[in-house]
Amino acid sequence: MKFLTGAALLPLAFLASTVAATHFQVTVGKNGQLRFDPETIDAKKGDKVTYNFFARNHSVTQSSFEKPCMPLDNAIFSAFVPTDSPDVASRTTFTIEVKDDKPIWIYCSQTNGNHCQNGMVHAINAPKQGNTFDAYKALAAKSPPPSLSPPDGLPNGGVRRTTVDVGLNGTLTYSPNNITEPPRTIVEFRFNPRNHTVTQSSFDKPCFPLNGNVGFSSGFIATTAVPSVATYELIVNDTNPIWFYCGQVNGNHCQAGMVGAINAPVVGNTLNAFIAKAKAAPPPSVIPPIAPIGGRVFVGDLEILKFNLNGGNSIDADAIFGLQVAPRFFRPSGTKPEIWDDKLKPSGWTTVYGAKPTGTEGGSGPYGGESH
Ligand SMILES: [Cu+2]
Repeated sequence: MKFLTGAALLPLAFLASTVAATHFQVTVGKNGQLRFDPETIDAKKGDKVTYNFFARNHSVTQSSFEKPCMPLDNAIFSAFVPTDSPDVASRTTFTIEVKDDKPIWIYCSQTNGNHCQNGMVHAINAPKQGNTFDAYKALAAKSPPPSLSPPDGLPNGGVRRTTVDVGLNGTLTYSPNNITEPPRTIVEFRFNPRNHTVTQSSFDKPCFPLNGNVGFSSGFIATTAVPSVATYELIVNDTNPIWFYCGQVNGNHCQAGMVGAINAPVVGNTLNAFIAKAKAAPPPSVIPPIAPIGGRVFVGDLEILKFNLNGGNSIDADAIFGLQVAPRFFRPSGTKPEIWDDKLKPSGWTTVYGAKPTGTEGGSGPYGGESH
């Protein structure tokens, strides 16, 4: 039986606006070069540009044409992305959406090596005459160092995102398990086969949810698919350490070391100290009774708003019937899954009821061709 494709649930207007857009990919510092590639892009309103970072420690920072190595007020800024490999991109990316056809001038604000002055600049919709990209690059070369970054040092004007593999190749791991990211970064957990969770604990009590279930929890997300299209997204809100674990009791994943941290201290309450506490924690682990909380679960193009009509904390990501779903990116930002009810449903918000729909043949969505 063919599964209903995710795309079939999207309103037509939504489809039309996404089909027309182009998504550009730009490398930042690949192969050790102080260079954005491509250096220039001609983009339309609604197009997206994703920056992929390579070794050393680069940034995407917006300037004016006249002052190439200085940030605009409220500049687009990726924040710095430290990474080791010259040819394998960091898991952390930065994506901006082009709002109009005006030029966007970009530089790398790394002062160690004066990247901007050494030609690490980039432009979207640079004029072909007058204030050209070459003229911008020439101004950058003459700019007095040091370059500056936006004063708060936080990502702005785009989406900074990093990824974590959950249970990769059947292992009881989060990889990486030691994430360092600034506030506003989206951390995307990608679920692999078995039935794992990403649940927040305190440092002192791994394998148990924060008191009052006030932390985040993905819930149990079972899948057999590789690669899985099931993800859980969190936003880093501050610089405090964030501790998390897998609450699967079958095999005691937490006690087996399936734990991780965002912004763990390097001394004192370190990730290694947390792992040692997890290994000593008394089974069974517990997770909050409702999911998702504190973050967002997606299965392909659908956001899973509730795990079933009455709540609950586990889903089979391969067979999402009975769940309340909406097209990805549909929900107004800032709203939380637990406050959603039927009165708040925008059009296009759907419950996939128990009877399995007989989908059409083929389908290009993430479920296309998959049988259940
Ligand atoms: Cu697990």
